[in-house]
Amino acid sequence: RRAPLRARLADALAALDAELPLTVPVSVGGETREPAADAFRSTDPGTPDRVVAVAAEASPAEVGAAVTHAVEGGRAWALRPARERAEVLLRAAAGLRAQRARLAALALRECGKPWPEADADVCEAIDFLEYYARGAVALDAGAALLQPPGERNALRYAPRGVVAVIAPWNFPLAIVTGMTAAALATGNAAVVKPAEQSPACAAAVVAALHAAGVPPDALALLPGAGEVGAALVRDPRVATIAFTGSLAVGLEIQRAAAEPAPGQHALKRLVAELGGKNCVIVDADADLDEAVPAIVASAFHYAGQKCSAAARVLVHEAVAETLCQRLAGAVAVLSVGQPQLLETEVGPLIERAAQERIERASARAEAEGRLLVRHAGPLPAAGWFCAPAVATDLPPDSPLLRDELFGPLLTVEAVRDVGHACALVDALPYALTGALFCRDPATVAAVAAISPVGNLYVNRATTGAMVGRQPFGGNRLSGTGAKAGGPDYLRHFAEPRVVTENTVRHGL
Ligand code: TXE
Repeated sequence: RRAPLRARLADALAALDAELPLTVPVSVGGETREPAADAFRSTDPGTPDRVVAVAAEASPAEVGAAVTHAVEGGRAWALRPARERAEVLLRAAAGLRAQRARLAALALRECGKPWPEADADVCEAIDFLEYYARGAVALDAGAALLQPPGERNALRYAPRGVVAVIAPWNFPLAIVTGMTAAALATGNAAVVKPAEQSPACAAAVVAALHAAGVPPDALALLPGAGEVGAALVRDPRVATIAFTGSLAVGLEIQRAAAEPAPGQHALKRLVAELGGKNCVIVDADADLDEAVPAIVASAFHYAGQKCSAAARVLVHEAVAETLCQRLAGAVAVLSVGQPQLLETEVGPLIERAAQERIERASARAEAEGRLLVRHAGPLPAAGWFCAPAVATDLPPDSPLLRDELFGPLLTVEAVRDVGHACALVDALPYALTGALFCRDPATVAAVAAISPVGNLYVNRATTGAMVGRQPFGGNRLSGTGAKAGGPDYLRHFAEPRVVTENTVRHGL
């Protein structure tokens, strides 16, 4: 019998710790360059003295070389039948599954993800590989078109070429895997630029894909800072940019991608998943036993560092007082601590700058309004921990009610009714996730009909998108509307081509 998952995770963590620091090379065309003097480091957010990985930083020449390999060598990958490419990706999924505990330990150490969340990150990565592998085979079959006599029409989806995959740190396995798997499944070559905070997680994914049979030319790893991503975006031979990250960087990429470089002969396509300001509407008839734990989990687990995390509660004034009291009670007893402890619900923030940003936001909330509750601690002495807090009585024009904070700080406002709440949601430039707690089916239907968000959850937390069940992605300034883990996602990575044949005169 296999040991329970928890025990395997603990063993994997001990084994990983004995190996640290890992090294992450630049990997281009099957050649690797190990980190040297130019190396940068990822560290454990819970114990910042612990170096998790030492990574080589890709040079501009390596960025160019990676794209050259992708253009030239990637053609062979593009010509492989979709079914064969799918088999490779399914093998990679099996490879990740075989390392499930080790990868969860790595995400925990490199990003401070508490155990259950780190494990879910691995599982989501596996799900993406399997879902896109199967989806690409279905896409390859093309679509049904009308076939009048004398004419044969065929629609197929060809690869677009080189995909730049630029990933964030907060789902250090799932997101980089998802974008890369979509690119590869549809026959493109992928050049991966992981977040500087999580190079080792991305390197593990790339290694699993290479081991499963993705040709080295079709998949490169370019660790480094934002400039590496920017150089990749500027390369005229990059056809598609798959980016998940902040709005500010997404806009910068969109600007750069719009400017054609010498030698460019296709419009660059941007598939972007950006930030959010996710609102939870609580109506007067809501079941607060359901709403309170859902809001607290959504806003504070993983220290609020999910793009889908609840950020702003809009509660009907009739139940505002009660909800506030209950939220305060639930936040006060959250378990804040090191991510490897089984009881931990709120781990550290990713880095010092994030901790300082949230502390500044909390101070501003206190100055502009008041803190309904701040967790009394104690917080671990080392690490980028921040006390979870709920702010209220903020002025309507406060940036705290508009900007993404990406940390354990939730705001609450009383509203006159659900219509008032919807107007506030509609005034936001972001439209990623949202939730509605309400028992009246007519209200649910009315809100669902006008809600601009990409993912609306009814009587559920704003977080938790399962591949194939909740296609995920935002609208407005939250993204270009591609739905990761959904049936249409792969089309964004493919080029539709139609061939029409005259079958009369040629007797075809
Ligand atoms: O983003 P950053 P982070 C969002 C989340 C939050 C952000 C957190 O809401 O806003 O991601 O991730 C590289 N040209 N989502 O802090 O700073 C950078 O090196 C090219 C949304 O990592 O934007 C890193 O690899 N690249 C979501 C990547 O961009 C550049 C799910 C992201 O960095 C660059 C998860 C440049 N000029 C997180 N500058 C969703 N909607 O699904 C930096 N980079």
